[in-house]
Amino acid sequence: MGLTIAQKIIKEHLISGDMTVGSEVALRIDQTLTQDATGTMAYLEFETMGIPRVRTELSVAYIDHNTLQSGFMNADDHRFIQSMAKKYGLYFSRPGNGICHQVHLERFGKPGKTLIGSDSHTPTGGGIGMLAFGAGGLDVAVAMGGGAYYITMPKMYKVNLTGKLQDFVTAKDVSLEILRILSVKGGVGAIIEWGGPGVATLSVPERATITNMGTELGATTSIFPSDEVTRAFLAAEGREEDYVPLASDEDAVYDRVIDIDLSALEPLIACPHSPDNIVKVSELKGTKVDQVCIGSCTNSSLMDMLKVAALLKGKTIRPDVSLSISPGSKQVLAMLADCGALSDILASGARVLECACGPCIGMGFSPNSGGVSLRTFNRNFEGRSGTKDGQVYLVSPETAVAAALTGEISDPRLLGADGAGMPEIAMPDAFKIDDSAIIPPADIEEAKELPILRGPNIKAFPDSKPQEDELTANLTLKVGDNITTDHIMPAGSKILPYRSNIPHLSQYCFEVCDETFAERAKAAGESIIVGGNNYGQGSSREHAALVPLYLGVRVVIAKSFARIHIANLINAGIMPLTFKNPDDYDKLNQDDKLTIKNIYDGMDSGSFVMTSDKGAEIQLEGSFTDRQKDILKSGGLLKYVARG
Ligand code: MIC
Ligand code: SF4
Repeated sequence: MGLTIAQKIIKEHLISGDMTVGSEVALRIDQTLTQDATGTMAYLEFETMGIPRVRTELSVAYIDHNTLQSGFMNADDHRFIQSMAKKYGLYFSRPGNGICHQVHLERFGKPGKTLIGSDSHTPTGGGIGMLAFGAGGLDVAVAMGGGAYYITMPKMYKVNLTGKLQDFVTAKDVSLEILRILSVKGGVGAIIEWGGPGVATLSVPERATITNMGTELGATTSIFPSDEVTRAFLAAEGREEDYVPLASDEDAVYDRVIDIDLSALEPLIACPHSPDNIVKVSELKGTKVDQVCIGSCTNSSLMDMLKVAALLKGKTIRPDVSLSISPGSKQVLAMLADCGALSDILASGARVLECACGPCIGMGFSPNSGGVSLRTFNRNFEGRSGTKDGQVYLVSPETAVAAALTGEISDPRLLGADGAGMPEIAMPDAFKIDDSAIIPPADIEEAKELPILRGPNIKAFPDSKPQEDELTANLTLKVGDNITTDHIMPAGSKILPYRSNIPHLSQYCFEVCDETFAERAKAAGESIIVGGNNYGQGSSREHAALVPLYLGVRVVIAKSFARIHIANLINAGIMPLTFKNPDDYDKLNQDDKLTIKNIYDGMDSGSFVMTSDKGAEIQLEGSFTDRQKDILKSGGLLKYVARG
């Protein structure tokens, strides 16, 4: 039987396990990346492992999230990460050099290699044919130390692309179309492989827009073939030697095949507050827009920005609309400046922001009260923009420009109404290569003497407890379906600087759902959380597990979990269980006192019985590998690794 692209890469990197869907496989990891909001914790974890130098082919530490620096916290964390990188053998991408996924694609991504990153959008690398996964910081720390990365062997989905995108219809619309078809949980347990004749019509940055948003499907990852388009991109980045061709076998078997005819797509838009809340742009025509943001790891490539500049050229944005543009990298910004496109953007009235995540993670540029904000980003979860009642819509750069110029949601095809069509933008033969903001590590001898620079914002980890055979604890919070990590542990400019300070962060846990949760959980000592379907979707932030751990959460029971979050819970030593009968969710209420006995037997059989002080008896399930059982019984992955 033939293999898919992902299966081929998994086979080449398989350390243990068999490749049957649903069983655990351990993979050798070639490359790792971190960003600063998750990186400080990941490097603290790496440090406790006592390994003198990273053991990957390449590891890079990026600074791109926490670049606001209002106060000493971020600058302290940046210095810490920089000193760790220099000493332990990592490349360090300075603040201002760009968003991790964009820079990684430009300068480091290699087809056929495995990559894990402490950021859920690491699958962006699939645009260049990498098998790239988002992971918790602890999993990245282990991989940096040469350890395996464990995943559940996914199913294989294929999206078969035919045709060619029409003018003003973009790769972003392809991402939104697949979200419309599959929903935010439709990719759970699957790798999405993009194939078919339409693939050749898409550039690497367009492919990366699509694999980037595969994260919003809940997919394990997404990947494109590596072909002549990939070779041309690598050659333009001065890295043609990194090219290897990759294709699935003719007789590869997929669990599901979805057909998308690119020629038939129309501009789409995701409405508040979920990336799968999709309608056609034309259906919302006339809705007044207050703010437009162009950028993020989804849509900040040179090609995106050149198109935006060409559409803005000679025009002025509406006085009642505020437009921000954040180029994805220093390379993109420098090339925009060199060719004059930056002047066209500035002349239109746009505000040009730093090459960083910025508004995407609520780092400034929050919309006005109840304001409608059209963003080229990948997430529009409630409150994420920093304005609680902000109405965030996700769109392509073309649709974003149309809104900035008209002041309302408008079909971008009107921009070509004079018959001019979309300005022809060709991929450059050579990108401007300047790696001066990427600092290489010290050599091994010099590294030994180097200090690690630590600021007062860095606090100790929460202590975890081994899972015992019996637990009695209060249900301190019951939440519904699709709870995101932004609900569990919000980000934004006020909170994000404290990612290395769990005690401080803890006061904001679940703030969006229930402002009194943190206090209640602390008072309860040990507690249990109950959730609905797809609990923990979104970010890879392990803080969404470490903070509940700090607050005494021992078990989370949900109808189903998102992939990275369930791994983070186990790594933190919190036991994730699911309902055998999802209707039992209704039998539980906040403040119930719950007891689970014979937990060790349950771990072996996969079945648990929980009783409540109100008389309910509920069957629960949890299927754990021997490794996961040991992690839980040790009190989390760090303690498990330390035990050896
Ligand atoms: C996000 O887009 O939510 C983030 C911020 O990049 C996160 C990482 C984090 O929480 O630090 C992600 O996607 O993993
Ligand atoms: Fe940064 Fe936004 Fe991308 Fe997350 S989704 S890495 S915050 S740009």
